Amino acid sequence: MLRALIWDVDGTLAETEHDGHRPAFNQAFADEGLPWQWDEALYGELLAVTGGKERIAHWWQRWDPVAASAPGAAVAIRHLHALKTAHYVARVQQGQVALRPGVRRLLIEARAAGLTLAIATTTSPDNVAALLQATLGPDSPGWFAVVGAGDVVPAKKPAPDVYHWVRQRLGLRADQCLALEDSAVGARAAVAAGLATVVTRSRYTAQDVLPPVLADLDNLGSHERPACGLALGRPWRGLVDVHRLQVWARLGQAQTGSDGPGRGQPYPVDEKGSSFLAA
Ligand code: XBP
Ligand code: MG
Repeated sequence: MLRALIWDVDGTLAETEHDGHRPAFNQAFADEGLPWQWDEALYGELLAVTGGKERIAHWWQRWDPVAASAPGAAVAIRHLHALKTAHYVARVQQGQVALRPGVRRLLIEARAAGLTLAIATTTSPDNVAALLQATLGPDSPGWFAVVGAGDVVPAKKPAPDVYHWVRQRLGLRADQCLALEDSAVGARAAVAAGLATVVTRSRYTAQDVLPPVLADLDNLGSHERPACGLALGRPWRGLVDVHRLQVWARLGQAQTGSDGPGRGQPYPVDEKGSSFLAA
């Protein structure tokens, strides 16, 4: 029985990496007079490293390993990341980041259906609050029973830690929860935590090779433009709504039984490289 939806943030709720984070990183670098500018292609590569501080550290190691390993480098990274977060929050508050198709609709439907909402994200808590308030209104952070964000866990996605952290605080079993993600890194974290997972690929994750997921879609769908992709191993188009998620979760469990996703069961990989539950 599906009781909770656990939402990723970046790429799932909104195209934050393109509209918010990347420009904010570049603004922080410019503030500090650093000759670093992450273009779209480079940023797409750097997204393999989750966590903004970890991403800066990884880049700095590539740029100047001696300076990046010097005493005080961690303090400098924290300072740079704080600047970046301030720029990101400002961009979000100026309305420069919009929710993806179907996100507002599904959140409202889920609340009306009595599902519990939660967030499991690598991004910083300030970024989550700013995005929710700017796009869903001042009270919207209160819609989420648990918010697992940023450094609440030592190991960031693709480690499952943040999903375990959130699910344990929800007091629910894995088979009562469903994760919504946008990337292979995020889906691997959710699946490793034993959660049925629906992926809506985002700008930077179109080519990701996914782990076993319930559905691999282009978005959650709107009345103007239905979602399109694979669900339970078959081509599917439509609106991802609460009923649809309940059906997929039930069929997914029936198909995989105790060997559900995340329990190391290999699944066929289709020609796109997207692995999904066998038909
Ligand atoms: C995506 C991330 C984050 C953001 C940047 O998180 O990996 O690091 O790219 O945000 P998710 P911070 O998809 O799990 O929401 O700079 O605050 O880390
Ligand atoms: Mg994401």
